[in-house]
Amino acid sequence: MAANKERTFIAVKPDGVQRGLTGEIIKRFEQKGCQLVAMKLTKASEELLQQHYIDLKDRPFFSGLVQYMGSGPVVAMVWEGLNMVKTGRVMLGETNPADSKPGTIRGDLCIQVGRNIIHGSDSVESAEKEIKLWFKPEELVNYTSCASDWIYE
Ligand code: IDP
Ligand code: MG
Repeated sequence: MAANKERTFIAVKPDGVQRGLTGEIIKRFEQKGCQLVAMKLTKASEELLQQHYIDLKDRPFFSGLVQYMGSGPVVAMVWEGLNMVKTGRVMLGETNPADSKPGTIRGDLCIQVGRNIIHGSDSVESAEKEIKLWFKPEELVNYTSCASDWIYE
């Protein structure tokens, strides 16, 4: 895979969707120069969410987290670019919005850790797992962006 073709899974969580922040979040990824590969509005099943957050299953907030994530639609997306997983995490900010710097999505747009409006994969391996969990292969769209030659040297 070419270096600028790394993919990450990003989801606007139910609070982000209900608060009308989907457009603002998509705008930030578009303006950065990331390429949209897949996107859908979906209400996740409990089974999918338990799989998605399997690493956190023993944490005290796990059941509340699954309930929150299933409480409304989420906007699930795949974004592609150079070091896209790391870049996505930097754009999100810290898990707790209180620790997130201004300029980051969580730093600018939310207040509490349990309502932190957005998910982003934390490693290339998690991204691959999460993309498979949320999307069918045919939902991932391969195309060349006319802007890519102006984003990458
Ligand atoms: P991340 O979303 O920044 O990767 P994780 O540690 O993977 O953070 O936690 C997943 C999600 O679980 C967080 O985004 C947040 O929604 C929720 N969460 C994490 N820690 C807490 C907590 O202490 N209380 C309530 N919810 C939490
Ligand atoms: Mg995580």
